Parts: sequence; structure tokens; C-alpha cells
Amino acid sequence: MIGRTLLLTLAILLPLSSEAAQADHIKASNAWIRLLPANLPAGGYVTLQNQGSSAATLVSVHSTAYASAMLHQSSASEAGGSTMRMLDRLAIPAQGQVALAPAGYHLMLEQATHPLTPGDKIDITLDFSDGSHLPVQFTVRPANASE
Ligand SMILES: [Cu+2]
Repeated sequence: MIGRTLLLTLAILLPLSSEAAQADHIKASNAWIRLLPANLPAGGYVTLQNQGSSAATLVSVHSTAYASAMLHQSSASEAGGSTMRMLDRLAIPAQGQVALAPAGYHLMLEQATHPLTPGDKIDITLDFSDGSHLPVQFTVRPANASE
């Protein structure tokens, strides 16, 4: 019985005793949204740099500016076009970086809660697997922006 209690105690204490949260080690840069006309889904792009000594795993994103925000990955289809799929998680390696950029990883932002125009600043929160969060400010750019 004592052993079981000890295990339960450890299970509760270990997450708290681990090092700083994943979000604390992530530096976000060049965060922007490509605004499309007619309330079409918008792509969100950002470079995430992990300055920590262990991997950080992005598991979801959310924003008050969009009713729906997902992690997506675009890839070339055999037909020569492009397809995309939803990701459950996106790992940023220790001391490494992952770029969310056109034609690759991106945030799929749908159903804007209010009309957006180029130049607007939108807050999107990145959620990591340890429960930590990183708020990032994205700049809205026009549809023809490339980076
Ligand atoms: Cu997408």
C-alpha cells in the first residue's frame, strides 16, 4: 500500500518538478497571416525556434479572432497540385527550429470572428504538450504577400 501511495505521489509531483515549460523556450518570429477574400480560410505562418535542451511539441492553436484554428501540412500531390492534412502534433527539436511557411506547415484559420484587414495584429496562442502556452502576435498581410 505504501508503495502504491508513493507511486501516485510521484506521478503527481513529477510534472511540476520538471524544468521550465516548453513554451518558455520557444521564440516565435516572422508571424503573419495571409488574408484571403470572401472569408476564405487564411494561412498562418511563423518560425518557431526552440532554445531549450529538450523537444517542444505543439499540439494545438487557438485565437479569439477565428472560430477554428488548426495545424496543417501542405504537400505536393501526385497530380501536380497540392494537398493538405491536419496534424495532431508538431515537434520542434531541442536547439532547432521549424518554419511554418507557404507550401509547408501552416495554421489553418477559419471563420474570422470579425472582419480583418492587412496591417491588423492578431493574437494566436500556441498550445504545447506539457500544457504550456505561447501567445504570438501575427500581422495580417494581403493575399499576394509571399513571406
Ligand atoms: Cu491548411
